[in-house]
Parts: sequence; structure tokens; C-alpha cells
Amino acid sequence: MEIGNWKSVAGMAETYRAARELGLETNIAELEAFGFTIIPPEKNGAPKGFAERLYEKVLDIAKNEDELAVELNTHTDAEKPAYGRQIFHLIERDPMFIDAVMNPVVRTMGAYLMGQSYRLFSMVAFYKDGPARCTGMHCDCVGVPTPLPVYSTMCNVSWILTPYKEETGTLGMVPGSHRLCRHPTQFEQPKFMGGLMEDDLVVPIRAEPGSLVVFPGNTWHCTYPKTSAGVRTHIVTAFGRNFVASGEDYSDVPDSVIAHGGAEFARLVGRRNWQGYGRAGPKLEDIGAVRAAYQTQYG
Ligand SMILES: O=C(O)CCC(=O)C(=O)O
Ligand SMILES: [Fe+2]
Repeated sequence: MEIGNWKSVAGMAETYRAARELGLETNIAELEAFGFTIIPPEKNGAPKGFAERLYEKVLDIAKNEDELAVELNTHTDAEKPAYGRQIFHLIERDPMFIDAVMNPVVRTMGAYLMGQSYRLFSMVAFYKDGPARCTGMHCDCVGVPTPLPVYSTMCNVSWILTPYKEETGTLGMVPGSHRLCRHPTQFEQPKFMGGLMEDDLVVPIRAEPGSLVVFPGNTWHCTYPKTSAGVRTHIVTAFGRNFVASGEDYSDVPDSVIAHGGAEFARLVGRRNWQGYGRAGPKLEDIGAVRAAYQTQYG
């Protein structure tokens, strides 16, 4: 059908038309029905070789960054929220990461899930070299108490950069868990990681490098034990709603770096936030920009 600029779903029409144009309607249907979707490389909207270049860059950073400069990496795997190494604050490291955020498919999924006032929450590479244990069952709504809002407050659009399957420690999803509106309890860990949950409630993501795995923050997920040699990595492009404080603070990223992504990127990384004001108060233009979000979850 033709999608009009319908007031009662203000914000959705534009996003939906973009999704249709990019061939993402099936992915949206999968997101709604199951709580996750895989966008294959041929639909990722990126120039040829982009994911390979992104992968090379992550390898390069992993090789040159002092692993222990990341506070989480100074803890044992058992203490950390995820197993393996994490690499943060990517946007300042190479313009390619900004391109990965500004990719039209990535942004359309972000806007679909978080509304048009969505923002970048974080960009982090999950990096595992050699065998690794599982990351426990969780959902990405960090700090959000149960019951979680039906509309998620966060979402995860992940660039898969190496082959993802069970033996390489892929993500495991619980289809339909996005509708439960709660975090998994300590008893809802799969048996394959020593818990009580039937393993067949969890579905492994099988994805080629260059795929995008997309899910709202309410969807329960974990990882399978990595038994393979070599590197397995994905970059999470996490978006949040306008009222969510982003995980990363982008205020130290120079404007000259931000400029690569243009005005919309600047907005995504908080340069137009209505929060954070002092005595002069917020800018009318900035608080006005999120007004549509008062009416619908798509604004
Ligand atoms: O790769 C991992 O260990 C965890 C990944 C994860 O939880 C995520 O992408 O949200
Ligand atoms: Fe996660």
C-alpha cells in the first residue's frame, strides 16, 4: 500500500518508506515476529569490500592497542559481562567507523527501532582470538529495570566481520523474548553454559561477514562457546532513544572528526542533545526536535 504521512504514527512513514526502498521490509517483519533479523551482505548498503576493510581496521587496532588500557579487560572473563576482549570508542579511530554508522541500512534500522530522535549509544567491537567461553544470556537494556518498556530503549545493529556459526562463538538468540519485557533471570541460562534453560530455546545466528544482525534491546541473547582457532569479531552499533544517556561520551571527539559524518552524525553523537545544559538552559530548537517523540514511539 502507499504509505502516507499519517499523523498518528508520525516519524514512521519516512522510516518505513526508506526501509521499503532498501528492501528491508522482510527484515522488519522478522524483527517484529521473532525479535531479531539478519540482513545479508548483498543488502547491507555498503560499498564493495567495506566489511573486509572494517575487519582489517579492527585487526590493526587489536594489534596496536594495549588490551589493558580497557578497564574491563583488566578483569577475569568470569567477572566481565561478556567473554573476550572489547574495543571501545571506535569513531575517533578511523572515518570508516563513522561510515559504518551513517550507512543507510544501519540508520534505517536504528530509526525504525528507536524513533527518529534516536542517537548513537555506543560502538564497540567484541573480539575473540582462539577458543572462548560463552557470554551469558542477557538483554542489552543496560540499567533499565523490569518491566522493560514494550518499545525498547536501546537496539543493536551489528556488523558481522567474520563467519558466525556455532563453532566460532556466534550469538544465540531466544526468538520471541523481545515480547517478554524483562531481563532473563539467573535461572534462564542455557544448559550448554551450565544453566537450566533448554538449549533448543536458543537459536544460533548463522551469518557471513558483511551481514548486519539487528535486534531490539529487549531480545535475550548470549554467545555459543567458541571452539575454533582464529579471530571472531563483530562491531555493535548500538542506538538509544533520545532520553537514554549514551554509554559512550563523544564530547572528546574533535569536531573535525565528527564533520566527516555531517550534520546528522553530529546529532547522533549528541551535539544537538537537549540534555546537559547549564544556567543558560536548553536550546529551544533542541528540545523542540524531540517533541514528536511525545506523541508516538516513532518520533
Ligand atoms: O560477543 C559477545 O561476547 C557478546 C555480544 C553481545 O552481547 C552483543 O553484541 O550485544
Ligand atoms: Fe549483548
